[in-house]
Amino acid sequence: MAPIDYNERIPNNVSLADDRRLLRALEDWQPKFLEWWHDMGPEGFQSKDVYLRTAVSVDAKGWAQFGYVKMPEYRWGIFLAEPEADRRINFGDHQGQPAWPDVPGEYRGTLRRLIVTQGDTEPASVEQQRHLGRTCPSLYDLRNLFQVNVEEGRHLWAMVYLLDAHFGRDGREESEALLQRRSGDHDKPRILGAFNEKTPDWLSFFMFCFFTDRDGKYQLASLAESGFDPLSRTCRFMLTEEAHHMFVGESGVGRIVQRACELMREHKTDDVRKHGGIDLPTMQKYINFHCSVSLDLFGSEVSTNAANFYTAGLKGRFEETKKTDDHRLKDGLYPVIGLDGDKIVARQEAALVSLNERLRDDYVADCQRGVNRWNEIIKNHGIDFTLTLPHRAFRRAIGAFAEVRVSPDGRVVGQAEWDARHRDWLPTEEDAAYVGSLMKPVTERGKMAGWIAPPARGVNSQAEDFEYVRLS
Ligand code: BYC
Repeated sequence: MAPIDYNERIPNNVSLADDRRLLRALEDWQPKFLEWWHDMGPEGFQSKDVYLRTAVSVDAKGWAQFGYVKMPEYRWGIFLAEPEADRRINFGDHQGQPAWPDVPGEYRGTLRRLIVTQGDTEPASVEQQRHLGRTCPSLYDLRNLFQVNVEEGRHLWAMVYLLDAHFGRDGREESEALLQRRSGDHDKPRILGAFNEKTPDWLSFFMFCFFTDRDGKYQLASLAESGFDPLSRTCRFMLTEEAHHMFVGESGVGRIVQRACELMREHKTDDVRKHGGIDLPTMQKYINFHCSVSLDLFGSEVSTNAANFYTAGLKGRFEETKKTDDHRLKDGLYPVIGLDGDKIVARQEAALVSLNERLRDDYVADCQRGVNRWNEIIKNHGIDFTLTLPHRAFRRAIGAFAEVRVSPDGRVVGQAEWDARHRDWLPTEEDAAYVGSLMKPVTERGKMAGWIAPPARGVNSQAEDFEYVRLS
């Protein structure tokens, strides 16, 4: 078990004190991070006490410590999972060689790019969510939002550590740039599409945590397989934090579904808007939007980038070591969907260039399991409605379907049908305005907004009326 040293100015389990150059670089970055947090972090709550968890060690039981913290005083730091003795590179051209403790010169540019892309998403999501505190449905949810936010901040620290420790001056410049880009900014946007979208309301937040954080799970799991050992170790610890974010998303959407069903039964109507709920067809539209945006995050179906990352041993597949093939994929094939005239067909492509699609397959299957659990809630209320994932070609901006109009059920449609139907498929301005109209803060202990059901249990088994955030 690796203890985390909280006596240091930058808590860490990487013996930072022994590396003066790195320590200086990170101590130089720390006030810039805090300035960014102050300007772009949760608006209006910086001086409040929030009931947050802090990691005390990096093993699975390391999340034992809960207590009140003001967010700017959260102990952001550098936590890597324990090293594995004699760890080997498990795939690609370097298969069987010892994992690299340092960056191999030939892969320096590629690795830096991967780490920067990962790192960029973390502050982006904090920026996207910074206004949500003002409209929280409960203190429980407010606290969960802030927990997610501080952990995304820590994920940024994780990537900055790698950049500063392993990429010299270039790395330090990238660390600065991570604090300078802004989500949605016209001139200096965040790198990936989904991280420039708005998260204007809590339904969008929960959807984001379900769909977009889940991309984080699959990308981090692939990077955790990396032959570059420090990246692997840091991603392994980040995955323990990511799990909570997906829980917030799945349970948040599930509670909204639950409330919609309760209102439908109580008032014997499908029109729960009249009663202050969010109706299931609107939920479906939000699923369509957030799922399609997140599917883009896997990149093109056929990608030489992905093939190169793999062959070089930098980014593996999800659960690489559990797979029983040759882990080189030079000869294999993999089914990938593409367009044939106006039909969507599966083709066999070389396995190596199909890795993005393969990861997307793992992701879609995982999303479907979550949607099934939401459908269970609906079924348990005896209601005949099924939420579905949109077809993966629907509303894509990246890859083979970027220029193609496809319906959520997977038909290639003409512009006329798209124009006539897209309001049935995606949230309209009216839908957004309705959801926005529900976003009134509820901050009394134990109280919950009318459009969402209470959680099944409190954080760290706290009572229903626990004061998760001290507002006075
Ligand atoms: N938006 O061969 P292609 C998370 C670019 S989320 C904009 O199609 P590739 C989190 C691509 O960069 C996880 N650009 O794809 C969640 C490339 O540009 P260049 C984030 C895009 O390279 C919630 C070009 O298109 N982590 O942690 O195989 C809250 C052609 O690339 C997009 C990672 O993504 C897009 N959606 O794969 C907080 C892991 N998609 O090089 C946090 C690191 C592609 O031609 N990143 N492009 O200029 C990667 O592994 C890869 O960069 C990608 C793309 C999977 C994103």
